Amino acid sequence: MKVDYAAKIPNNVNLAEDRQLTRALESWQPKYLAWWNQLGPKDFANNEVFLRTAVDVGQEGWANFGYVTMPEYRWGIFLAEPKPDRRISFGEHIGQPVWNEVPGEYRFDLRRLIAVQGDTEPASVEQQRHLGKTAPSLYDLRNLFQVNVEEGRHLWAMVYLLHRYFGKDGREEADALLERHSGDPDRPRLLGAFNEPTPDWLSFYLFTYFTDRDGKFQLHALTESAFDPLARTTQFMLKEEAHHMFVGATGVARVIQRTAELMKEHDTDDIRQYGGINLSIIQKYLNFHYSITLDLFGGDTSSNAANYYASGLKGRYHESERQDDHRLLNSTYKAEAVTDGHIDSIEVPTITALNQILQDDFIADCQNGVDRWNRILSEAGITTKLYLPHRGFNRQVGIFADYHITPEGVICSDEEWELKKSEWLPTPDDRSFVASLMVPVREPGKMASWLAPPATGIANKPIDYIYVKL
Ligand code: BYC
Ligand code: FE
Ligand code: FE
Repeated sequence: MKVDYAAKIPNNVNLAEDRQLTRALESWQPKYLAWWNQLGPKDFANNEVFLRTAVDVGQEGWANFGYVTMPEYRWGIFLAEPKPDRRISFGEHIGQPVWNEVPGEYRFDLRRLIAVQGDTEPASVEQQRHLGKTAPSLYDLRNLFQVNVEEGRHLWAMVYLLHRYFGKDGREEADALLERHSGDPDRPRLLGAFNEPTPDWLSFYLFTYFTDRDGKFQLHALTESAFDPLARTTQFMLKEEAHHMFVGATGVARVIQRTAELMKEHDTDDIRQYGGINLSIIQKYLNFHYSITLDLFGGDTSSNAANYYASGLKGRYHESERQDDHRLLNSTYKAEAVTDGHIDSIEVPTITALNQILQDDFIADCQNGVDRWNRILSEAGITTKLYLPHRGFNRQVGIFADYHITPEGVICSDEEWELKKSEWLPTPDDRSFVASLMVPVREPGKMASWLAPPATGIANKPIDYIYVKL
């Protein structure tokens, strides 16, 4: 599993031994770079950024830090080490050896799962491409670019699987990943949340907190896959993913910290005139990003999800640690449902409720961060609390999509929704106020008015390190 770092495409999959695959990937590479130059981070192509680059897959020391311009980033193909004698841990093939090739009967479904995963990665880069212009500090500018290059690498991870295991179909699918674009009316990205703009940094932090966290849970479910190359590639992706969620969790925390300081200093909830973001606006942004991210889990009951599970393609979060039969043929689950105009629960076969079950795990994980944010508020003596709205709030996908549901979880009429939605979701005024705060700060160590500094710098560097050479 040694990493060939001298190759045109760094990799630990012995690419050099497969001439045909190498040629195919080397002919995709310029298309990727053209896409990056056209739809990746706007400007900054010639600036050196203090980035980490994956160079190994081991427990320790898998990344190097150093200055590099983004187009020169070494995007590579890295799979976690294979586990000797790994066995399928769920579904109808439980106990059998994992697959190193794609079984014919699962070719379509696997390609689809990989294409959906792959589609989100460049989508997020496209969504974030204008943020460099308004970065609130050099530290944040660097973190944005770190997230962007790693999402680019995640695209490479999926493209490798498509090229290596799916022949001509896979190569076409890989090309299509560069042809659909976020928000494109003709060829949009596959999933809803990836067609929404990420216009400002508050949105960026909430996106990386919530939407990258969907990535965490989906990737975890894929690390359980019987298709071992998918399991191994997603395992390695999760190492990078942790930083993206860190950027979100600490980014939101720093906004809240600054808001709390300004509220104290001026003894008011409305701190807009002092260059801060009101808690009520933060809550509305949170409601928006959380609800559109919940849509990414798909239908609450889904025969697709049941098939993926039965076939061994996609497991549950921490599948192997769960204490049950890992087949779920005789098990039921109390799923949320809407009956007679109110929210209730009904018993459904567990295997059909796997999207909702993954979502349950996601929600619990989200709550941890909200609790930490609330501690910042209570330590500052502020009694207002942030909260996750009800899972049915503002949904476009799943059982709640046909209803208007308040953040408290009450079904409401169209009239009430229209009347109240400006209290629950960002209004054009909220968005333009937040946009008005987005002035770039480029002096090392300095932060925008609405944001507290981070607790520490990156890779033991000070906060005022020159993270991007402008
Ligand atoms: N928007 O059976 P259903 C990340 C479609 S994020 C539009 O209910 P299923 C990242 C669905 O495709 C992680 N369409 O759902 C984060 C299906 O269409 P077909 C991304 C949607 O299939 C930040 C139909 O509705 N990875 O990595 O069980 C930055 C019925 O679907 C949506 C994955 O998602 C939607 N929201 O579940 C960068 C993992 N939802 O087939 C990166 C791979 C559903 O009837 N994907 N539809 O034409 C999957 O596991 C599944 O495809 C989904 C959907 C969980 C997304
Ligand atoms: Fe990713
Ligand atoms: Fe990510």
